[in-house]
Amino acid sequence: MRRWAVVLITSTLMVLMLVLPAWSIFTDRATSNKNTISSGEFDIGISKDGSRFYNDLHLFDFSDLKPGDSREIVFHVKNRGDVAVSKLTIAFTINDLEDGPLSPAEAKVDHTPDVGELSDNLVVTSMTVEVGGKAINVSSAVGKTLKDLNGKPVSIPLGGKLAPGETAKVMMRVWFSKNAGNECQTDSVSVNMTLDAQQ
Ligand SMILES: [Ca+2]
Ligand SMILES: [Ca+2]
Repeated sequence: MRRWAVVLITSTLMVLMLVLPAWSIFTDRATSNKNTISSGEFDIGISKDGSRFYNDLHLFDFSDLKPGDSREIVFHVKNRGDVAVSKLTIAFTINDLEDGPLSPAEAKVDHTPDVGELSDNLVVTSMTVEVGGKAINVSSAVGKTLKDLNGKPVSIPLGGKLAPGETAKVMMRVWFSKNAGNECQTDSVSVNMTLDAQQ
């Protein structure tokens, strides 16, 4: 497309040079200066509520969860550039921590004092994305634990393209499995999420 534009401008200039008559009495000239060809900006931002968007944003801290609890993670992604986004992925980087000494009940069953067990018991029970008033199920993530998702990017379906200025709302519910044992007591998990967009 860009190559086609360059060729068109060059040939138009050549035609103008050929038809300029050397013996005209009345003369006139039109000029076209400072023409530019540039590439579009490609930029996405993330927001908690859809009002202000950032390149980097802290989204959640959930504490004192007990087995059976669930929490919802909600964020908005905006195409802040001027090129449509056709592919959006989210990658989770999970770090399991014991978060201090083992509790007495935990110490009886947890034989890895340096590594936590929580992410293996945090299950994504639903994940949907809303774009242009339509809700789309992110089925590839549902039923997986945060440990399963660690380092494996999840494709976020957009139902087409995310146009410049358009936003997508992502909702993800995480459940602390009732099957979690005492090895998870006082554990914590840090979750980094990276969104990648492609033209
Ligand atoms: Ca452990
Ligand atoms: Ca533990």
